[in-house]
Amino acid sequence: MAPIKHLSDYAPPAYFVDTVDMVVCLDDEVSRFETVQRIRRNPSAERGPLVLAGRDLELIDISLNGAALAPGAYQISDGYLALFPDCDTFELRIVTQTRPGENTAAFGLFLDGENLITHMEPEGFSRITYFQERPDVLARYTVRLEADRVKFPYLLSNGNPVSQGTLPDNRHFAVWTDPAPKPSYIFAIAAGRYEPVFDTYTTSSGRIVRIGIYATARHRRKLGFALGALKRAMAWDEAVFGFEYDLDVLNIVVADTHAIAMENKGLNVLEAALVATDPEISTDEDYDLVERIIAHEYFHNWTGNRITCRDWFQLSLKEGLTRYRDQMFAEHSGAADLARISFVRALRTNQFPEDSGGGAHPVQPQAYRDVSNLYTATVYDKGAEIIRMLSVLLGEEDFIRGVSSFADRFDGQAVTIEDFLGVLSEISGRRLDRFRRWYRVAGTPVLQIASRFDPDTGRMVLVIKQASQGDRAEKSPLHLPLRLAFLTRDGRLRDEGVLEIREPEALHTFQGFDHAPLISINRGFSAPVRLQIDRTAGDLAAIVRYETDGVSRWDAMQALMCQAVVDGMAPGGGRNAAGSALIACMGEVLAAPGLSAGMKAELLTFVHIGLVADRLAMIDIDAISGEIVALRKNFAAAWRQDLLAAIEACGGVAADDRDILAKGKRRLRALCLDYLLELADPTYQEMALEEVRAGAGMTAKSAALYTLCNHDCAARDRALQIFYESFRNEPGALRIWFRAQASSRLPSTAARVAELSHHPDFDMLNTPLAMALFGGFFRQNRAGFHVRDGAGYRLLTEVLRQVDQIRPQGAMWLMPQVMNWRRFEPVRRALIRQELETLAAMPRLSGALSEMIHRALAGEQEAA
Ligand code: B3K
Ligand code: ZN
Repeated sequence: MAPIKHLSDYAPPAYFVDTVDMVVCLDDEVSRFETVQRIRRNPSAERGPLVLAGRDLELIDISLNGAALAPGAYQISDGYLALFPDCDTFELRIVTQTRPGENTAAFGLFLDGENLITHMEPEGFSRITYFQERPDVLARYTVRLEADRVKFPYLLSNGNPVSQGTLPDNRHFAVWTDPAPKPSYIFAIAAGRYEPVFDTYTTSSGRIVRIGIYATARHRRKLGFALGALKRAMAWDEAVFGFEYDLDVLNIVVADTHAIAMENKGLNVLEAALVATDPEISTDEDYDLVERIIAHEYFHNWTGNRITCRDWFQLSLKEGLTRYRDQMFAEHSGAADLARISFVRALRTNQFPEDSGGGAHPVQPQAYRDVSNLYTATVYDKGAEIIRMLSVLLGEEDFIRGVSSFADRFDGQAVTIEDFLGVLSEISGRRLDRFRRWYRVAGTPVLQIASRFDPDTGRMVLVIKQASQGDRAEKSPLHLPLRLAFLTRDGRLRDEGVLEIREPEALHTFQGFDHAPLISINRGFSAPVRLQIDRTAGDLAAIVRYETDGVSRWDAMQALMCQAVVDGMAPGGGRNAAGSALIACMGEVLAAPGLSAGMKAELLTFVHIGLVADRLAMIDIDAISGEIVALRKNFAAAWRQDLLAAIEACGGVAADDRDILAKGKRRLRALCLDYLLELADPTYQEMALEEVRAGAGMTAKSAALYTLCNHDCAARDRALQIFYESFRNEPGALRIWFRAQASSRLPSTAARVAELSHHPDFDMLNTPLAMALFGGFFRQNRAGFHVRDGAGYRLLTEVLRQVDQIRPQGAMWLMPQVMNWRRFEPVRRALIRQELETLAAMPRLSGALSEMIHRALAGEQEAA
């Protein structure tokens, strides 16, 4: 196993690299890299060897200042090459060869269909040459690419194009140079037969940027939306942060068979699903995702590329910040409430469970074994929430000024989270020492809130206590903004504001109330915490009815749903008060005249099974799932006519109408149908089948397919068959077909997923497809995966065993649910433990997977 790396051991590099000049002869069989590094000893570091990382490389030649190094002059062992230069500045020339066609790791240089692409972050560069592979080694790169003209007509790398031309033997070359110093993890090459589309963008200072999207022929006519999204993102980043693009060209390469989104300088690489859109095939969610991811990778040009991370412990410096920036962009460009709700939902579904089980780690981990295991929901999404809190605490204006100043101050450097907070603190004049703890503690903080109203004085007192998970008194209190509002019982806003919470426990008094008000707390989800607050079902329903903040409204409905499920699970729960209040409240929302269809759909989407599980000390998935289905069914039975009316009212929307109203209607229509199917009535099953057959566009078709997959009925089989026959040649739609089946709550799902993994259209090496099937099942599906007989767990062991051999870092992606095995009831707990032990005993486990299994079994936060 690789040794553990600790943040506290950081030392600056012993050598700096000023320039890297490469000549690359590309070919799918053998590619050759001639790399010249101009190196300078770091005068403040201790004199020592130059240690370069290198993996799966064939070393052809190595020379220092023009003189070949004899084999005894350097050592190669265990992924490293060490040499002992006797001068302080020198030129190191290394020639290596790799075999891209055999590279299944998806790091370094590899094949994507017939084209060659690279992926480096975090440690892929050492798969093309020997290099000090750490983000604080920044160099200026010039790259000359040579290849066959027919097989690889386009030759791309980072930066600006310098020259190109033909060579003998039907070969050609292209030279690229990147003026800004950069870390090796954003280095990139792409070579292949593309059919690019081009556009231009003029920056605010008048620089004309030539934009190119390089995709294979099948995507040729599907790139317009992405081009528009990119230009919108470029304009937004200038307008809001003053971040102007800095190169003459900005290229995006589209990968067909790899799940990639990578911000390489001037040459982003993204999988097709994140770039190409097709009105027949793409869903509303697909369009939103394209817009956001295109923006995310672009935004990295400043937050990540111009200013990068000193080491991988600082990963959230670029990822948390850039994720927050892409969220801001989405909130500024559409319905802010709806966008924010989707982010909170994702955080609660993916990050909260990570934070409450064996995978918990701080946003800034203090140690790790395999760097790939750092790319987590915690680093990205909780990291983004931390940035959002800064924006609330400082005020958006100071926050934006702070981020811009940070960029000015550290342009061209590799820095730390400390550096970032330092600038924000300086700009705003605010102390952030206590806030800094957010980066260091694992686990979702809990706020216990008790309220007391005194009718004689008209005073409302809130006692707010910080506790971490497990009710342990929090020894190191956090600093956080808590937005709140008081509403009168008939729905008037009485007071609103932001409380700054800093102390372990504090009392807050509010005056002037005639009656006990409704409390809406953590409005807009201003802090990523769990609230423990006693609110009656009636109070929650009143907040749903009266709140003006959409996020709080939704949050109250989610809380009411959770309460109804939990109460229903209690012995004798049956039809409980919360359940009845919920169904009435949902009906009221469904019928409300003044609410948009989109907001109705958000409010009515039933709380995710994982969120209820996450609230319970011990998870009994059958009981939760049973109760959720029962409540959904009660709702459908009680509001059947209104559901049908809503379906009718939301029909007739053109599939290509991408207006927010049209999107809302599509969502609500699909959701209503989803509820009706709980009634196991063949009429509704036929309606869903008809939607799959002839629904208006893929949003409607795929939603109906997902719904039908949860029900064991003839319409389901028919729908799957029709969908498959219509779309088997469309990779995007085929992924829906696989994912819909993998997402089914039916107990037969494990067996079906196993069967589908042998389907002729399935290919485990096609990562987007593998993620649709395996990610849909192992990562996202709660009820189906945790089927009582353990079939889901056994299948996971089998799949992990295979994935780990081919693409080790992929395994971590499938693990989240089993990392929390200790939280399950005894039967599941024993079954999962057994599989984890089987895996642990397997020979030749990758470092990445063994670290995850070790953490799961240790049940400790090793990486913390
Ligand atoms: N920075 C990349 C992360 C890729 C890591 C994969 N091992 C994508 C992104 O966050 O923009
Ligand atoms: Zn990112």
